[in-house]
Amino acid sequence: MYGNDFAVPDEPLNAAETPDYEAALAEHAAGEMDRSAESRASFDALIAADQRIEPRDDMPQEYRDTLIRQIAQHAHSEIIGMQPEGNWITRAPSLRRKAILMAKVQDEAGHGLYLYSAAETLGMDRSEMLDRLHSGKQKYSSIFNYPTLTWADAGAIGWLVDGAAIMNQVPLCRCSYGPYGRAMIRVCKEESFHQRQGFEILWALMQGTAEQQEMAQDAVNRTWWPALMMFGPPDTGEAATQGGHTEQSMAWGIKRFSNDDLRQKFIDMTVPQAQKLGLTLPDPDLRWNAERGHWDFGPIDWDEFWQVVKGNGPLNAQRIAHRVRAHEEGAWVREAATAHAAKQAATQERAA
Ligand code: BYC
Repeated sequence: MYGNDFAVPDEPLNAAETPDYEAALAEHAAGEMDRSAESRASFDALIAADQRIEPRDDMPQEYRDTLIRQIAQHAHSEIIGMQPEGNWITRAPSLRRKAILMAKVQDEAGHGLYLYSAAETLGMDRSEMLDRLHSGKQKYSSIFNYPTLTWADAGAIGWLVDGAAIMNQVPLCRCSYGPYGRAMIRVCKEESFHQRQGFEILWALMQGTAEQQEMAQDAVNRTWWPALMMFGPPDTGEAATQGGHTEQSMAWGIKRFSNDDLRQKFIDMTVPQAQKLGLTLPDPDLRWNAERGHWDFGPIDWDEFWQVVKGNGPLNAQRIAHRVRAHEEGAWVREAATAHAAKQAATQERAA
């Protein structure tokens, strides 16, 4: 049983099934991301022509720094993001659910690894990025600082958190920095499956007992607003960030849409899905605005967002402590892998 069994099959369930993603795939297939561009022109000309910047191209330090900041933050989000759902692997309600959830969490680890590799092409070592995560100098997404209290949270994360993540990541497939854009193509394919599995968990609960339906509704009530915050601070108004990165990142072709535009697209796509599931989104101001052709929605609590970003969310301290402990406990694996690589290299040298 998959999402298609209860959603209209030719209607996109997520952004990876929309023409935007198809366009990014076509762009890659047409070879517009190949390295031949690098010798052709300067950075500005490449950006103006919407070509890709590759690791050996000259690039302004600010462009490099912005990408390291964003890609490292993205990689850290994937790695820390394993914790909330990992919490449910041992308690998933059936063997099938357990196998699916394990595969999903493992996918997130893979995403983190591609992204660390993409960031390393910009000149920062993975161990340094991890040190910066552990010491709070680099961030990860606010969403992963909330607890997963019931099994329904696994559904709400897949449906809403992975759903928001794909909405943000499909345009990143067209990011001006080649290694990041290429990593995103595969990540989006996997996230698309993740979103469907979350939808399906909630669907199953909504066909169940009144208690199961309440559990699904409660998880959605708790996840909805933090999922909207994932897109980052608003573009305008009092809560807009002074000196936010959007304008510059859009000029460089790193971001293709503003935070508010992506948030609106996500809401527009998600409301009809909630209706199909029979779930209520916890926003009394949510209503269709025919004039705008979009769903209007209520105010987001940006104070809560900044508290979480600054480290004061419900689980920030626990998430980092758990990550640091896992890193320390994994030291012997890194040492063994390094010793094995040195041995292999010595053998190859002798053979040569
Ligand atoms: N949380 O000018 P802005 C996943 C910060 S994981 C924390 O808009 P930018 C998954 C921002 O860093 C996928 N901080 O910034 C895994 C900046 O502060 P700094 C996660 C946030 O970079 C497991 C300040 O606010 N996705 O899918 O232009 C299980 C001003 O913001 C957040 C990504 O990482 C936030 N939510 O735009 C399930 C996507 N939002 O750095 C699922 C890649 C903003 O100046 N990242 N800030 O101190 C991006 O697309 C962009 O970085 C953002 C922010 C849209 C998030």
